[in-house]
Amino acid sequence: MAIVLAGGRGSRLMELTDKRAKPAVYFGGKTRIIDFALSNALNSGIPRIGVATQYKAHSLIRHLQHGWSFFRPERNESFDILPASQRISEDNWYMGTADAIYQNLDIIESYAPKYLLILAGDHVYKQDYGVMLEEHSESGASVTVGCVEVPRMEATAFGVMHIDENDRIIDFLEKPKDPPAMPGRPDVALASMGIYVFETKLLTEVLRANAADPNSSHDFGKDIIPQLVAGGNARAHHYSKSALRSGPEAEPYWRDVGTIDAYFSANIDLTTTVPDLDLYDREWPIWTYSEMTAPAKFVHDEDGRRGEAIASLVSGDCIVSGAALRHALLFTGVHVNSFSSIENAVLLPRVNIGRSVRLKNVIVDRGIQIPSGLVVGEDPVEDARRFRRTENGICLITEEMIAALGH
Ligand code: ADQ
Ligand code: ADP
Repeated sequence: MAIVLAGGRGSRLMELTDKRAKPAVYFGGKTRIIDFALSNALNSGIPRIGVATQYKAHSLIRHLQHGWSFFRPERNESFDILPASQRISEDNWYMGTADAIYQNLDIIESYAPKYLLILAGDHVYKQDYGVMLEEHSESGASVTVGCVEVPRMEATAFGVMHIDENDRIIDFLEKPKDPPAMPGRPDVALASMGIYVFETKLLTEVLRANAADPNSSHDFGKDIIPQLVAGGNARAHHYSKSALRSGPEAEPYWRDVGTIDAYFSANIDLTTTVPDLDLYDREWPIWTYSEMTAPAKFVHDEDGRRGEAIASLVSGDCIVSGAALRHALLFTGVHVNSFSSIENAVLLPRVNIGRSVRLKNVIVDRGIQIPSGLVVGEDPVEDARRFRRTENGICLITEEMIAALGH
């Protein structure tokens, strides 16, 4: 059984997570971030999946109910949405990630799975969990932690580990200020992906003991994993062994799209000719809820100006009329009108762009009407005054910001 932890806010995504949890944030033209972990679990053949939700779960739960409802109890499959519902104590939401599992132990035990795979709902990657599960069952480790090599300076956001030559974890530091490097590789650190395999019986015992400890923060990264590492039998699984690559030469792809800049570039990367993340692989599809849509359409305007897109991803129900797109990623139902030019842009579902608009280096939130004549990406001071502009010059545009323009 796999449980996806999907309760986190993801506050570094700023206004993108004002209304929705990070796992519910749209990614890649048709999907939401959580679809990657769920699809990996489904494609890996894991029959039982649970999703623990907490922060702003409405749109996430709606997505899961619409899109992830094809599990069949008669085939021993199940899909459970597990909101923080104060099932154990009256006044507690999930305190930490370990508590989110603890509070659902009765549901988990009712299925009696031998192994439990704990997943984070907020990363973009393609992984065969079967390889990691097999390693775990063969090694007899107390826990197997998925790990990935990241630039050392980025590792401050992760759990960082030291391993021995047999992949035993000898040290684990949660979010270190000065992350230790891998031996002989000063610029690289070995980071926890926040995914874990346990034998259910052992995890149950550990979580029950942890729940009784008033000084614990009831978190996997802060409490449970360091405790098991101290016990001497925790192992690391290298993502490179189970990653699905876009080609024989390709790097394994894993992203924590936790900031506006990281989110923007991971989406825009998909507009390159051969991205490291392959969304077109029929052997490992990313499942999602998808609306019925008409085909995307490109038309001339009345003056014969072409509607065209190059190096762009365009979803169903989109209409591009007499406008030019370059390195743009259009989710379902985006309309772009005449005399507009769009470059390096992530346009979430149902965005409507008026006439003579110029947008560059932007993310536009769902359902927004961009008024005719708006120009973004040419005047940094103006942009920062009106929108959420990052240090790298990416602007996030939300409904409230457009309303404040007073059009
Ligand atoms: P973080 O990502 O900072 O570090 P956290 O904020 O706990 O850890 O989020 C982990 C996952 O759990 C996310 O998918 C989040 O949505 C979810 N979540 C958070 N709080 C929750 C709650 N109360 N109920 C349900 N779900 C919740 C962790 C590890 C690090 C590791 C990184 C990898 O602690 O060691 O390196 O993940 O990103
Ligand atoms: P997301 O963009 O993440 O799907 P939405 O824009 O759909 O989020 O929803 C934003 C807010 O609007 C949510 O809090 C949700 O409650 C509300 N909302 C949008 N569409 C619907 C709907 N069809 N039914 C109920 N509430 C909705």
